[in-house]
Amino acid sequence: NLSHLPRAHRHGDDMPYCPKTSPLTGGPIHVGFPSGLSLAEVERKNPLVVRGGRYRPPDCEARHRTAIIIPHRHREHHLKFLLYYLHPFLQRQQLSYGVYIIHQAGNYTFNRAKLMNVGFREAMREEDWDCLFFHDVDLIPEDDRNMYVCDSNPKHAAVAMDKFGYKLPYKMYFGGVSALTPLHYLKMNGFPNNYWGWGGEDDDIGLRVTLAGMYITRPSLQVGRYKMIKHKLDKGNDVNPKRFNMLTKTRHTWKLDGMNTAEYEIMSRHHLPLYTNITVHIGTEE
Ligand code: BGN
Repeated sequence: NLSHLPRAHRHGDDMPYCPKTSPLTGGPIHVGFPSGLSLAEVERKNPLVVRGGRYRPPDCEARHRTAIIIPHRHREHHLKFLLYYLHPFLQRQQLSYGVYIIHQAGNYTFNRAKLMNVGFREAMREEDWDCLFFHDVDLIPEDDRNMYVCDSNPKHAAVAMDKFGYKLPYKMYFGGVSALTPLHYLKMNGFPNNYWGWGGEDDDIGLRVTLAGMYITRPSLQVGRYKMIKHKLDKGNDVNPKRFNMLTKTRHTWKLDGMNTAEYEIMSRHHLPLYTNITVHIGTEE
């Protein structure tokens, strides 16, 4: 019997579903980068976020359960700003959500797509999420109507980034932020494990969508706007010279390499106040 708890903590059968359209969302968001911001300040501003970076609306049952998967290494500065904007943004959308940071251990070349495979499996192990947002750490959504929920087909959300003049850079672009259900993800055998360094892995993922018999959906250019936090090319993420060649082979390789072959070793899993931090050894290129 939970009746001694305040209503907001119960989440029993008596909670009504949240409205189909949240009354809390607005339109465009002004994104700036306040100096002197600290994670403690972000925590203070998000009192309803609990251990592991989880949240559920206090007075209605969420209609959607979204996990945010963020591959990361040496970008603490970006992470802080992303969390500062993302937590209130997801709360205004009345989602039940969790934030996962997938941190690549060691200094070997970065592998964004393989870290996403890790994030998918480790997040689904914890909870039955119905949508996963695969999210770059340096992209901040600039419009409240960009709903972090899944579509009937894989969705590319980052369609209008400031660095591309708020336009899609090319028709098949699938980079930055994308949203898939667990079924979409498994149908395309997840993401490739063998793109080490910058570039091409997002194109491979986009190809997988089509090869698996699905198509890409997108929000409008007004809604799918993102601001990129400026940065230099990182150490340990050199441009991948093999990407052109690899992309010509995706239609032969996508079933052989992906979620079904992702091997890794979890070093640690911490349920921190604003996110779940998973540090993982993903090996090196053969
Ligand atoms: C493309 C990259 C993407 C990158 C976008 C935007 C390649 C493969 C060569 C055909 N693709 O050119 O990975 O996200 O630019 O920067 O390099």
